[in-house]
Amino acid sequence: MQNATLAQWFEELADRLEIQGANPFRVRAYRNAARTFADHPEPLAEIVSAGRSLQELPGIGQDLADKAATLITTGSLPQLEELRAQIPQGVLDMLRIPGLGPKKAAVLFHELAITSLDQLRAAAESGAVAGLKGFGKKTAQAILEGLQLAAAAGERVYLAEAKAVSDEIVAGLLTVPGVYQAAAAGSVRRRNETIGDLDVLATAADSAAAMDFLAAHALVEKVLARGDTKQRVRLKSGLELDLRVVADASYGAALQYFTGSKEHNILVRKRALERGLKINEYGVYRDDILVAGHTEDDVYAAIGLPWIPPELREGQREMELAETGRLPRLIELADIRGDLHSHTTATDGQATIREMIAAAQRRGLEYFAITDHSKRVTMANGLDADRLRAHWREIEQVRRDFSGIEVLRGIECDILEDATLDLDDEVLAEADWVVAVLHYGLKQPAEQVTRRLLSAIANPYVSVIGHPTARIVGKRPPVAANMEDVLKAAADQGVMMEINAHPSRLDLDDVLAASAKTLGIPLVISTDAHSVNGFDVMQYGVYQARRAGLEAADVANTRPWHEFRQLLHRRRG
Ligand code: DGT
Ligand code: CA
Ligand code: CA
Repeated sequence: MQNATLAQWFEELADRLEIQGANPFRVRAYRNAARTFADHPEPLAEIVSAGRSLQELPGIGQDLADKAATLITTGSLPQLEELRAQIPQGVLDMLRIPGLGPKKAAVLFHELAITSLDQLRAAAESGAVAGLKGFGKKTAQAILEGLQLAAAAGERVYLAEAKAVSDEIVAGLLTVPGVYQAAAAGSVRRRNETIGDLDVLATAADSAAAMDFLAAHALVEKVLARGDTKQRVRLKSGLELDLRVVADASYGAALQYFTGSKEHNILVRKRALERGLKINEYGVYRDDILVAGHTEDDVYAAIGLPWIPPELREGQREMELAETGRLPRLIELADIRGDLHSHTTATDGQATIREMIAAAQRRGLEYFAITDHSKRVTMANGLDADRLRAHWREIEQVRRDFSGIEVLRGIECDILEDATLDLDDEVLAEADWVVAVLHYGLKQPAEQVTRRLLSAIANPYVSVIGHPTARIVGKRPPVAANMEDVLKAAADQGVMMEINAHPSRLDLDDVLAASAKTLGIPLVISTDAHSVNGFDVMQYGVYQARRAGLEAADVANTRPWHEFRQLLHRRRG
């Protein structure tokens, strides 16, 4: 079991306890534990199997340690099962509605007996929600809007969560005697932002062994269907998974077929037909004779194409690029040399300057920027000019203790509602790196929010626009700005654009990142790390960049430090 899975279960415990009205301190303890587990660098399952106690983790007492160990070893916990029986899943689903926390969900459940999102919509429309104490018309309206957003996102989960589970199951399958190959297919392999269900493919001497293994897996709640070659299961998280077990000779054809997308497969099939070939999940056939299927390379070669990276298989321009030999050499995680957005305990980060530098160095970064919040973000204890200068002095002190890594004194500076910046030019001029961002006034009309981005871009001290559209995947729409104008201005002024790698942001998205590339704007992929483990999300930014067709040369933080440093300050004249 991965640490992230255990952390999710503790979050679920906390959510359910909070809905139940448990003591807030107790709820807090579960949430803190979830964070501690998620951030712990060593696999917790190994600590437990080595006979060590989880009490060695900070803030984990005997009770939490015992519960975590039970979950790790058995995949379940009586307390969790009990809570699951008491609180219907539909009540927990309400927590996905923006603005609806456990307290409000509890009131809706207890006062109006609402146990599904459909019932919630009906109650919000009928005025029953507005009539509840502490709710009112405004809240009811916000709930209706939130329901709409959640419906658009469906039951989909973030790639990060889905991929962790998929990787764990694939790794498990590979240990089953008689299983030869196993891999993720579907939208996980294409690295989509959100995932509807998991698709896993295997080849095996004995398909029953693979299916039995899955049926008994700690993450699996229930087998929904089982045939000779296909099994569908529901995981305890609610996510569903399709396992297909095929013959070795069909592995490539099946991997190609089940990786999709549907749109890409339609183009593949059409191309096969044009060449007198038939293609399906078992192979490529000419006059019913198998001509390819063992590997994906063979399958694409049979239709006269080079292998196409899964991230590009969306039925957009990939066939044309493949046909003309112009497929990009997509950027890889290993190309990344720097990280240019991170936080420390000076604002809302969880690790000190020293801990963050050490962690960045352990990950082999050549350079990284500490960019704590500016004062407008009071909730995060944002920095005013005086505190920022003191913070930078501290960074200067601490960085002397490290060699082989460049530490930039940065700032994540808010672009205020009136289009001015949260800190004066005089202060920004002292920074090594300025990330300008929108955090407030995100619902402003297009004209104003565009004006804000343009004026930040015009400021000579701004290095990059961070999470430029401020969207939250599946939860908050992008700002209404005219991004075409914004990107053109950035290209003119030499301001970079961020691909924020956090799985809930991925902002710029693939389409806008591709536009930025076309305009020649250097992109930076940054983690926005708030803890030492926050650096782990870099991969999701790289996946998004790959979906945008970016090569290493399109991304500024693939450059070695001596090249990257030349990009700093060149706008200041
Ligand atoms: P998801 O699960 O909504 O995130 O997206 P996918 O792409 O994983 O979709 P899914 O799980 O329904 O199917 C996995 C792949 O299997 C899909 O990408 C292509 C292939 N596939 C499934 N059904 C069909 C179909 O009816 N026609 C074709 N051509 N391919 C299909
Ligand atoms: Ca799928
Ligand atoms: Ca599926």
